[in-house]
Amino acid sequence: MIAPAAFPSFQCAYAAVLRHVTENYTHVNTARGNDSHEIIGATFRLIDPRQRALHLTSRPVNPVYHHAEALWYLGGLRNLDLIGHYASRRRADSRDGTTIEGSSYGARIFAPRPDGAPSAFDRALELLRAEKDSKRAYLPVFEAGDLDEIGHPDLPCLVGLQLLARDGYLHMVTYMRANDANRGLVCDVYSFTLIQEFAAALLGLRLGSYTHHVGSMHVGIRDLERAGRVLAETAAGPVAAAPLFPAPVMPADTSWRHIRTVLEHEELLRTNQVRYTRADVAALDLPRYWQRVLLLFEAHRQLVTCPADPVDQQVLEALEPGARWQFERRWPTRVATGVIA
Ligand code: 5HM
Repeated sequence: MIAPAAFPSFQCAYAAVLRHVTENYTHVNTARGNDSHEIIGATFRLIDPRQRALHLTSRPVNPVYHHAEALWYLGGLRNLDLIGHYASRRRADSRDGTTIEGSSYGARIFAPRPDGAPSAFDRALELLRAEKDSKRAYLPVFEAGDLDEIGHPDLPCLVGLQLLARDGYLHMVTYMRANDANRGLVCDVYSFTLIQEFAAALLGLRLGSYTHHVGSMHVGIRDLERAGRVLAETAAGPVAAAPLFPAPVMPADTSWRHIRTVLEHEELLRTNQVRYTRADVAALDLPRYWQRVLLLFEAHRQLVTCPADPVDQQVLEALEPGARWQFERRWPTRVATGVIA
């Protein structure tokens, strides 16, 4: 029995997974036309799951989408309105153009069950409050019925999440049937560790480790060149080891009220019913951490509604510094000239 490789940040784990799969793949997989290099069975551990963000010039990520996806899950949502707005590619996962059936993990974890019983998440937290050492706080996602239709356009890749409270810390273990190391993995780890941090806040526990187990870990052949650029950047120096920015800490008193408030304002911004300045957001009854998340949605609103203009510099300056770095690299042409540090 070997303990999983542990990493100080997701950036380090990501580079190690990409290197492992691209150098040591054992299969060339062609399922559903997605040709990939594949490893069967992959596991890693993050010692500090708050270090969830990538800051790589070779792999610009979308910090707005990261938060949109996590909030879409927390909202227990199945419909495309929110998630499809921030990533139109998600519309391809939908059969009816309105809902996402399989990868709407939040609907399976956070929404009340069809018979009106509390959500799996609420039940798991109840269990951990009653018996903190429990090994039963498992949040199932993949169901037997998911296999009923061969060729289903969207089966969950997430099998389930497990919460383990030990010695005052909340640990999480993720089980996935499949993970695209250069695509899905980046968003999945971001969302799942954010959910872990939220669960720790609700339980009054400190944030423990995050362990990620995957059945099929693969890199698409079309992505090998991009993966190579990431490997070149992370091999070059301390960028893979030392985070460029301190990870923001979710306030320990974060509650469902905060999540609901953020979701309400996100919808107002997404539907362009409001336009927020930095001062407007500062006046909202939300901790700074969540105000900064809302400012990302305001910045995105400006991207969509004023496509010819740079995003308001005051809004950019008020973003969480790591998210600002990502935003400016993702949309360099929408930042006032010469501003990118
Ligand atoms: O044919 P299959 O359903 O396995 O294809 C789904 C692809 O999306 C796989 O490459 C899987 O690894 C990736 N994926 C991911 O990495 C998909 C989802 C959505 O469920 C995800 N992570 N969260």
